[in-house]
Amino acid sequence: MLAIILAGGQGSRLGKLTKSTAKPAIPFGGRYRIIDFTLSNCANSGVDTVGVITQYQPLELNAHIGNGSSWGLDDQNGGVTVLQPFSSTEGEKFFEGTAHAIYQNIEYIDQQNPEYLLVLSGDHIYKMDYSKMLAYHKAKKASLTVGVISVTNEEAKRFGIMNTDETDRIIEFEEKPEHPKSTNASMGIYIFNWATLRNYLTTSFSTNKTLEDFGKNVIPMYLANNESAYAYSFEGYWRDVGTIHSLWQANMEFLSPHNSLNIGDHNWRIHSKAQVLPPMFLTSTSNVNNSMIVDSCYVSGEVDHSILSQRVSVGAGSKVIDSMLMPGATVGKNAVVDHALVGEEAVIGDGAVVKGTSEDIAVVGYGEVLGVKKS
Ligand code: ADQ
Ligand code: ADP
Repeated sequence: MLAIILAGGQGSRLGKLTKSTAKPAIPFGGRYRIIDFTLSNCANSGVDTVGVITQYQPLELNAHIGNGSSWGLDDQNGGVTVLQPFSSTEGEKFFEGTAHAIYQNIEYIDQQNPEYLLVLSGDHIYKMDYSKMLAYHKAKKASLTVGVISVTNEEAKRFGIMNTDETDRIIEFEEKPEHPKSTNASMGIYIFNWATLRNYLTTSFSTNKTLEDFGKNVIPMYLANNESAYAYSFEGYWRDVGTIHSLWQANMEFLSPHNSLNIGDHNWRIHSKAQVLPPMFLTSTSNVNNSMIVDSCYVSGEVDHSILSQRVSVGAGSKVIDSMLMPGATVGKNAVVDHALVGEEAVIGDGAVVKGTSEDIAVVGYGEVLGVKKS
């Protein structure tokens, strides 16, 4: 089974945070980037050949993934391949949709000659054993298996929603329906029999190009053609962090000692790019509670229920509450950062106030400078 991670989305709903970074490369949980969870899942599931399809702002993602050695995916016979964006003769035209992106990389996939293609998304926080899903796919003699999870009523609108029969066969699928009929959500995780999918894609793209997206087009077409499509229920922690609020919330959940993600599990390690940085330093005026502070941070102020990523500093008299600060962010003196996501290398000047609420999270963009007087 070959895994393809779709890591090209713009993540437009993350606004200022994805201006110069693809969503999968966004820092998460102090020490990680979002894609680390999916890459680690591949390595831990024994899926040792992984293609990462990039598109929007691929540089940071490229630098982060490197040769895949941080995840133990740098084997001679497998490993991670970062697939670069294509541009067509019509100019700088990117992949149009997720299925189109797979189609454009058919040559790479054929080289690997997989029987099964595991299609993953680079913007989910979860731990999942894909080998169990493959065993299910084989047992069902399925043509397609979709990972599903139960979500709340309000969330259902932003997912693909499906109905199944008593054997878990998918009988109905609607992509992001306005009025969801169930709360059975697609996780955007698919196992396809490659020969079958390949056939559909090549036929579509050589004729009427009807298969742009998996959710919008491919799954509905599989159902229309009576392909055996099954739902594989996943029970465990899984979050789509595609919105500001869900990204903030997942970071806050990450702080909880009761988080079912269980990051300390030695049997399912989450790896990230290895980097040795100096230790953090907490001064005598610092006051840190319920927080994660990682390498190379400097804290002189107060930090409560927050995550400080590498190289973050918080000056004396400042308060950081219910927030996530990404690598290299600087908070000056006597500033307030409350219910906020602060982008990499952002600068929050002395006395500045960044204050959101639990409904409306404040965002400081990558490299944004707030409240610093020009001299
Ligand atoms: P979305 O995540 O909204 O819904 P989409 O925008 O197609 O679907 O993105 C899927 C993944 O592919 C994302 O990781 C995105 O970054 C990436 N991506 C998008 N376009 C790409 C391209 N051209 N090249 C490379 N990567 C690309 C999907 C399903 C829903 C399901 C949710 C679960 O369509 O049915 O419920 O995922 O999160
Ligand atoms: P959101 O989560 O905000 O919906 P996604 O990451 O899912 O954002 O991407 C939204 C859409 O934008 C996807 O359909 C993706 O294909 C498209 N897209 C992303 N980057 C580009 C790009 N550079 N050029 C054209 N379309 C893009």
